[in-house]
Amino acid sequence: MGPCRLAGPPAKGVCGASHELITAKNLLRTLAAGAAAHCGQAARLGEYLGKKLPAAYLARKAPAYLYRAWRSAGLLPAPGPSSCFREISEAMHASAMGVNSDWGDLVKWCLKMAILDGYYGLHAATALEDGKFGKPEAREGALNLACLSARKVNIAVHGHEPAMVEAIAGEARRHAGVNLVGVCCTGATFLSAHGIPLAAHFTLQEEVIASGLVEALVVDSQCILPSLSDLCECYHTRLITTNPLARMPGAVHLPITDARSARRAAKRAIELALRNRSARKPGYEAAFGENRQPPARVVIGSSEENVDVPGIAAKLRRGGLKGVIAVVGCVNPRSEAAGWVDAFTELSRDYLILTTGCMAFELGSHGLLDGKRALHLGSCVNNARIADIFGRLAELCGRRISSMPLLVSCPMPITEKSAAIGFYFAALGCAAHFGGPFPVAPGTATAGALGALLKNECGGELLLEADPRVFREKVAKTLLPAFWGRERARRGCGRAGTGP
Ligand code: XCC
Repeated sequence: MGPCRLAGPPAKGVCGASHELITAKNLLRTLAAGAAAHCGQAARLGEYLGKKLPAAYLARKAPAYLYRAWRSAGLLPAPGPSSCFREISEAMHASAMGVNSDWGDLVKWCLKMAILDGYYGLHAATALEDGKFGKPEAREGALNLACLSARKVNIAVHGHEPAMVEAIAGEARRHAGVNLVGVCCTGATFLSAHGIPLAAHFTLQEEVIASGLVEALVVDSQCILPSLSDLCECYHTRLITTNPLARMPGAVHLPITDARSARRAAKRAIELALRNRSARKPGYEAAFGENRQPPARVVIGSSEENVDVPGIAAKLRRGGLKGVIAVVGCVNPRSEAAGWVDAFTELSRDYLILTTGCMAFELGSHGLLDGKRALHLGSCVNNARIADIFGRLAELCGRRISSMPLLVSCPMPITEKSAAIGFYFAALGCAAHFGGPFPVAPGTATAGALGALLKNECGGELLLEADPRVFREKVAKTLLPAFWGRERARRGCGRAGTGP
């Protein structure tokens, strides 16, 4: 028996599990993994800083009407950030073979994981990060592989954890010959906090090494391709791991657990890179010079504090802006990015775009991050900033989030984390879009039950659409105008505000 697969009829597996049960279990496991990554990131940062968030964190942070709606629908996780790991473990247990076979109940668990991800993952990590390192400031920056330097010692830092970012950014200032660049979400943090260029997103990470110019690649956790170990063998790049959970074959391991070990790791990484400069093979500098395109210039560092939220609310009310679209999550080599970039470029004429993660890089590479049409809000945990902006916009318009033209789009998801982010926004009452590969197949009973639960209890909506042109038309013609037109009063939802 097993593993559970959906291979058409018969409608049930030999154990008696229906298609609905298998899809609900798989989705729950996906969301639990996404929540574990974000909550783990927040918990590690909390340990690193010696800080704890209050037990009533979710209750204080969530809009009051939603908190009540989630509570009465049985979607609320147990209180207190430290309870999240118990909840994630329970979700894994419930979805293990032969435990919970009521797929309707498992669908509720899915939303519980998404809500938990939002508060004990995204918001918690962002609050801790801001508390220690401060809010980002809007500034100009550069991105793409052209940010590497043929003249200097290149160190690329890849992953998600701000501890390494801060330590190595501080240490690198003492070495004029070092060129520091970021990759993926670490790159987004580097860029918004320090103006350090962002060399690559997820699908370009191998090319950073294949440039032949990178003396050291320092990684922490999440979205780090296992192939980097092999690739570093083929080039002169020293691979350095820093998260005790995320070791890689052939890497120098410099675990970071506190500020002291972070400083030590940063110093050692720079030392290793400087020593490795002589191993750079001839020819790569010349090839780089010949093929180099100028870096894309971008505006980054937007936050819930420096974005003109009252101005956006006023434009929405007057009709000068048709809505706000958050473009989040991964870029997927199995999807064609150009169609999505075209769709968002087109939509940016009438809608403001807020963006994070690898999609922000993609939009920036195509000139959209000009500080007007699209605003860069940071890394994936910084989607909490977008959630705050959405909540504030709703308050200023005297509406619920579910009556606002607010959409979150994750057009090319790869990781479990992007699924958790999308469903968190759907639980807030937004329209949430996923492109392919979908976290749950459209047209299935499970997708229908999730959609109904979101609509009835949270006011949210799920849009599963892999074609960028169809997506653009649906959004512009029906989806967002319908949200704007919704009535204020809705079952389970009262007036906007914070606190239970
Ligand atoms: Fe990873 Fe955060 Fe996805 Fe990019 S967007 S592939 S999750 S780096 Ni976060």
